[in-house]
Amino acid sequence: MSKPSIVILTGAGISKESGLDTFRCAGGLWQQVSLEDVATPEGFQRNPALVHEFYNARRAQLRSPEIQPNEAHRALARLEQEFPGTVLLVTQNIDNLHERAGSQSLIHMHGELLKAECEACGAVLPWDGDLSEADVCPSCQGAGLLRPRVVWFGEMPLEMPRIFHALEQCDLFISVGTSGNVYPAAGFVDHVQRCGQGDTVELNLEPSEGASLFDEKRYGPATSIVPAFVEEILSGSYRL
Ligand code: BJW
Repeated sequence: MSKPSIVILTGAGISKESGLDTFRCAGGLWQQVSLEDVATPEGFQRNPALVHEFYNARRAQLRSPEIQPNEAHRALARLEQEFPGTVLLVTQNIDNLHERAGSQSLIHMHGELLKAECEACGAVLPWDGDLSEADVCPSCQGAGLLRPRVVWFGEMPLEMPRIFHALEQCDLFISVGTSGNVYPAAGFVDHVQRCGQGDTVELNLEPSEGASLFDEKRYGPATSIVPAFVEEILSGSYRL
């Protein structure tokens, strides 16, 4: 018999208790700035300085010592280490809190805040300081062509074939801290139901857009419900 496999999707809600804003909650990022201005390729073309300012501020916040992984990030890292099968963590988040908590089997489907990408040569570069139109690509020496390595509306999220394959093979799909507003991630639960055989579980503060599609749901703050559910899996009280 093959080893059981788990795919976990995370969204902004898992990092909320670490001090990072979500997008669509009251006071969230999309109430502070217009998503058309800062999260579309057209917005970047219109006003690159504004987009750099938005991501520079988030990069500076992520570097600050107050922002640390929380119990939910740590519980998912523990699951990867102790589960006697495979665990793939797919995050929509561009922060680095999962890797800082110890997760290794990780896909950042919407990119990474601490990376830049050159629009001329395609190089992907570690970048933990500010980014501006004056920066020169260290790979091709092109100027003014570096952008944050993030996936904006209308762009293709990263590693989709690998993610869909894992969803089709998995025995359990867990969705954590995401509102289910943004596709293709919002469609993963439906994909598992139609093309896979896994059970589906939603862990969130409140029911998401797609809540009715999940086999099982637990609601509460991620730092409580994620460690509790991981404990259920590892102790065998949640049967896979
Ligand atoms: C807690 C909590 C606590 C709070 N504990 N929980 C019409 C129909 C269908 C699709 C489309 C359509 N028109 C356009 C599209 C496609 C479009 C799309 O989905 N648009 C919708 C708005 C309709 N999608 C795209 O363009 C994507 N690309 C694409 O589709 O390519 C084609 C394709 C086709 C087929 C297969 C594959 C590809 C690209 C989407 C890029 C999204 N980019 C952003 C910005 C990234 C960079 C950045 O961070 O700045 O990604 S937008 C933003 O939303 C960010 C997030 O990753 C993403 C999802 O947000 P998330 O994580 O769900 O956050 P929130 O705030 O929405 O929810 C937080 C949740 O946490 C809430 O539920 C809270 O309750 C909960 N919570 N505190 C637990 N303590």
